[in-house]
Amino acid sequence: MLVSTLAMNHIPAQAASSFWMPAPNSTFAPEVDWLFMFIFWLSTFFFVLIVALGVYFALKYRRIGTTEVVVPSPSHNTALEATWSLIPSLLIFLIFGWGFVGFVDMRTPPENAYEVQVSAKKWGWNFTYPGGMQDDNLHLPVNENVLLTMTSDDVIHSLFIPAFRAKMDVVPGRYNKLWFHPTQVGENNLFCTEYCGTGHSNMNRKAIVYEAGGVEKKLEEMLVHMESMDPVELGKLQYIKSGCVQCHSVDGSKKVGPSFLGSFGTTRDLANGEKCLVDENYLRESILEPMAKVAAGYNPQMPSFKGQLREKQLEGLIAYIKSLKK
Ligand code: HEC
Ligand SMILES: [Cu+2]
Repeated sequence: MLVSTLAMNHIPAQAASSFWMPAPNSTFAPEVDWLFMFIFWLSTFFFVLIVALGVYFALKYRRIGTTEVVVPSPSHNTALEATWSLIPSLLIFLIFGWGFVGFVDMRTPPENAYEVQVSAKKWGWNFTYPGGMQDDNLHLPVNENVLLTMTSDDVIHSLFIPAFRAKMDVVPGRYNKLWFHPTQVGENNLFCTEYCGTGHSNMNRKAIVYEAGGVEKKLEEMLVHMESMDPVELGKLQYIKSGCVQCHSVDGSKKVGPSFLGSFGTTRDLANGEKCLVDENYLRESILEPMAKVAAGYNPQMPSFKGQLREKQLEGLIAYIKSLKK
């Protein structure tokens, strides 16, 4: 079980999702939903009106016999044409204005916000909180502005929290900002919504909103829990949370990278023709600087985990790999 899903059972129920929309759990939700519903019902109204008139006229003015004389119809009607041009134009300006106000609001982060650093990689999230604690789920305070500063280590990802109506690309080589204001305590789905490779669907996590002070308590709990864990257990957990599982098997099968099963203590052929003993030093270096020694027969695709793992987590991963004997 993941650390961050422990002790989450006492979270109160939140506003339900509707047939059309996920639960409205941020201040953006009412704005977005109103505009969506306005456009939806406006489109429905005109769809029904136009199709019904079309059918009605087709029946009413159909050719009944062969004796009818064709009368030329008027070539134009200024009042009618002005009406059908003006009303849609006004509606379009209304939709534009309404959408633009919302867009400017969403793209203008407020001054004082709870800031979380986001880094995405194939295939996982890493959220860094004030104070340095990190997790792969997003923990947030209720009724506060939240600002995410986001970047990617590899390809383009995109962070999407439907219940907040918040979505923004996460791009390598630049920082994108996304802000929102959660209004409900509870759990919300968080997705990567930019197809980023075979492990794309494994980037589903939770955005969990707490009462005031709850985030700090949760992060503290996670830290205490981590410190007290058996290194092998912690490593096993971290193997899943950090997404190593996407590229490394523990049953001997070859994935993107070599399997961890029985690798410790063996000799590894490197891409540069040298050989190297798989010991603690090699494991540590491989995790922090994957390019330093590349295993022969594999593409050097592994992202660096430098700065994203606590010493304790790194030791845990090494202990876990050591424990996987054939
Ligand atoms: C995107 C795929 C990918 C992810 C994610 C990934 N790795 Fe790797 N890893 C590789 C590849 C490919 C290699 C072999 C090439 C190289 O050495 O860089 C490798 C090599 C290694 C090696 C050297 C293994 C050996 O037997 O030579 C270790 C140790 C390692 N990875 C640990 C990890 C850990 C721990 C994680 C998670 C924190 C992780 N990797 C995440 C792709 C990945
Ligand atoms: Cu992604």
